[in-house]
Order: sequence, then C-alpha cells, then structure tokens
Amino acid sequence: MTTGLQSSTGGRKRRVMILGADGYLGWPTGLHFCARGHDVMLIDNYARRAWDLEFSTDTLVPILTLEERVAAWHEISGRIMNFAVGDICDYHFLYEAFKDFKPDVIIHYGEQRCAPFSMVDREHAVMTQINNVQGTLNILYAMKDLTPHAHLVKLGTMGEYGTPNIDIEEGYIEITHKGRTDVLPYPKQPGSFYHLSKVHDSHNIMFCCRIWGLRATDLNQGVVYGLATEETVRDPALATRFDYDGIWGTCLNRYCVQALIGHPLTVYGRGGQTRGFLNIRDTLACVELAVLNPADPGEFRVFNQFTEQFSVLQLAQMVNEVAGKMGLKTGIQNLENPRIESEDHYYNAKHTSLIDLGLRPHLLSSETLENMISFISNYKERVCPEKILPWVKWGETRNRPAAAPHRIQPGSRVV
Ligand code: NAD
Ligand code: USQ
Repeated sequence: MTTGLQSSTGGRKRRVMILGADGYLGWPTGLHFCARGHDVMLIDNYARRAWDLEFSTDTLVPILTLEERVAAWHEISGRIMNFAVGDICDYHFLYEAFKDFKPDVIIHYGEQRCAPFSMVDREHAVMTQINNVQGTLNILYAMKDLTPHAHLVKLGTMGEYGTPNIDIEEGYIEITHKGRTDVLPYPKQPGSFYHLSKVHDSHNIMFCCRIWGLRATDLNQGVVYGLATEETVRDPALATRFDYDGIWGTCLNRYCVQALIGHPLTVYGRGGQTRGFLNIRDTLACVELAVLNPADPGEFRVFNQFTEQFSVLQLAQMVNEVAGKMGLKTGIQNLENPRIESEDHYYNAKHTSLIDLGLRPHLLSSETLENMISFISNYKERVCPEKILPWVKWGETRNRPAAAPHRIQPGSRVV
C-alpha cells in the first residue's frame, strides 16, 4: 500500500535508475518504485524488440513503446518517470545518463536473458556475452567515476550454480581444505552461454567491490511467472510483455499459454529438472527490499531470489489439473530434451536472506494459475501455435545459424 511518501519509500526517497526498463521485469519495477514515491529513470535500447524480430517471436500481451507507457502512467497516476532510449554498452551514453540523473540506486536488468537464444549459434553466444559483460563493466566504471556511493542491485540467476549434488548456499560456502578453512564464492556450473555471462558478471562485480569499495547486491533469481502487479493491472496501457514461444518463453508461463489453446504441456525429457520459482509480484518486493536495505561499501552481497522449488513435471501436473477444472483439454507431453541438463538430480537451495528482510511470498496455488490463464485468455487470438515447440538444441549449436523450422513471417497470426 502506498500510504504517503515517508512510509512508502521506507523513510528515504531514492533516485532509482532502472536498466532494461522496457522488459518483462524492468517495466513493472519502474512503475512499482514510481508509485512508492521514488525518483525513477528508465533506460533501455529496445534490443529485446529487435531480437524478437529475428525469429518472428512476439509478446503475447501487446505493449506500447516506453514513451507511450510513461505518458499513459502519467495520465493514470499523475506521476512522472524519466526515460532514455540508449545502449548501456555505449559508455558515452551511459556516462551522460549517470551524470544527469546521479542515481543512488542502479537496478540492472538490461541484458540478453534467454538461454536458448544464447545457444542458437556462435554469433548469439558471442553477442550475449559481449552485451552482458560489457554492459555490466560499463555500469561499474560509471559508478566508480560518478556515483561511488551508489548501490548496484544486479539481477543474477539461480542458474549460475547449476545443479550440484550438495545444498546450494547464498553466494558463498565455507570450505575446509587440508586443515585450513575459508569462506569462498560458491562453485558455479551454469547450463548455457547466457547463464555463463551472469557468472562472468558476478566475478567482475565482486572484484570492483573489493578494489574500489563499491557496494552491490547480486540477486540470484529463479524462474519468474505471472504478469499481474499492483500497477500493471490498472490499465492495459501499463501491461508488461509476456513470452510463450519456444525460445523466449519460460516454462510455467509457457504451460499456461499451452493450456489455454489446448496444446499438450511441453515437459522437456523426464521433467525432473528442479528450479526455484517466484511470482512477478515477489520479484518487485525482493528488489525493493534490497534497495531499502543496501549492501555496505565494499560488500558484494548475494541473495537467492525465489520462493519455492518445483520440478518442471510437477508444474505441468499442476497446470494440467487447473486447466481441466477450467474446462480446458490439454495433457502432458514429454518431448525430447533440446537442452543438455540433468533430468533427475538433488536440489536444495537456501533462500532465507530475503525472508529475513521481510519478504512475504505469494506462493503458487491453483487460484494463481487460474487467474493467469483467465488473464491471458484475453489475448488468445494472438497465440501462434507454430511458435510453441523448442528448436534450439544445445548439442547442435554451431558456427552458423541453426535452422528455425517454425519460422513464420512477422505479423502472421494463427487464431
Ligand atoms: P527482458 O528480455 O524482458 O528484458 C531485458 C531488457 O533489457 C530488454 O527490454 C532489453 O531491450 C534490455 N537490454 C538488453 N541489453 C541492453 C543494452 N545493452 N542496453 C540497454 N538495454 C538492454 O528480460 P526480463 O525477463 O525482464 O529479465 C530481466 C533481468 O532479470 C535479466 O537480466 C535476466 O537475466 C534476469 N532474470 C530474469 C528471470 C525471468 O524469469 N524472466 C529470472 C531470473 C533472472
Ligand atoms: N523447460 C521445460 N519445458 C518448457 C520450457 C522449459 O521442461 O517448455 C525446462 C528447461 O529444460 C529447464 C527449465 O524448464 O530445465 C527452466 O527453463 P526455462 O526456459 O523456464 O528457464 P531458463 O532457461 O532457466 O531461464 C529463465 C530466464 C532466465 C533466468 C532463469 C532463472 O529466461 O533469464 O536467468 O530462468 S534460473 O532457471 O533459475 O537460472
């Protein structure tokens, strides 16, 4: 609840710069912070919209440009957000944005975030790692040069850890080796060139905290689901993007769209792959908690940001059951797994730091799934069934574009 500036900003109004603000999570985060009285600056280069054009994918829920969304928000709420369209890999652009806005918090979502897209071929792997690593390095340099006391809140991923056969800790693990003990970064075994880019970022940020005294929180987030936040539901003009295709869509969001159109739910392999998941509302709450409780100067803090863990088969079973109750005929299909990953493994990841700071999770329930499916049913006619099956195969990524068998012309729609 926003009950006034003093309480809604946690006692201190922040100057919050959001990088990647045109994306699934960046846009609702901008609305969330602006609605709570903070000064907000949105930055994005629309890279994601360009990447969609490449294989003719599109958000299920239509979205306006940043300029139009910011104008709509102003009309609806009376509040103003600053925005700039530009590339964070362009240091001159980023430096000027930092100099003008002087953020005291930088929330960094602005990366190529998709594992299959990074595994299409050499070109996509290189692009992903250059975009992500260079962008983050530029932010670190801009912070050092212009805002050394600011707090970087960086979106990392649970996938940095992979699926080790021991409990996953929050960033660090105490190790005793040959009689000596130290607390060291938790070992990383990521599963795609995208996930690897996040590991490279973590190392670079940790190094800059150590040598320059910067402060940073790495939020190792699990897979996010849902699309309704307190602000996005206020008007269709405030909606955020929603991916469901075989490249960009994440599993639970995909299952809901598949259920809606009666497509068998696409479980890859045996479906024992277990991951951390969280509702999009909890992404916003976690990021806000990190912002209001900053890391200390020189500290590289790591939180595991998810609220529950499920196997992908368990999720499909839950969606199948809810869909059945809603009168939708779907079913579950175990597809040949396009990825190289364990399908049956131990998984127990710690995630208490954000709970200790006050997070009250929105846990997954039948009602959540029913609400999601009902909401997206407004856009059923925009679903392209040809886009659902995955086609990027980890074992076949090579030095030339992979075939895209389900490619169709931009703008085509199957009702
Ligand atoms: P998204 O693709 O919807 O949004 C990312 C945005 O960043 C896009 O709008 C894109 O145009 C922008 N961007 C990319 N490179 C840029 C650059 N060089 N300069 C300026 N803008 C740039 O992704 P999302 O789902 O909102 O994810 C946001 C962040 O959260 C990512 O870093 C992702 O790795 C992380 N994350 C996402 C999830 C999830 O389930 N969606 C889970 C864990 C972590
Ligand atoms: N999967 C299926 N069926 C599908 C889609 C996916 O079984 O239709 C499986 C995948 O094989 C994988 C798991 O579901 O085992 C998760 O895949 P995903 O596509 O839902 O998510 P992932 O590729 O891991 O990436 C997403 C976001 C990424 C974020 C990551 C968090 O795109 O930005 O970093 O979730 S995490 O998984 O914790 O690393």
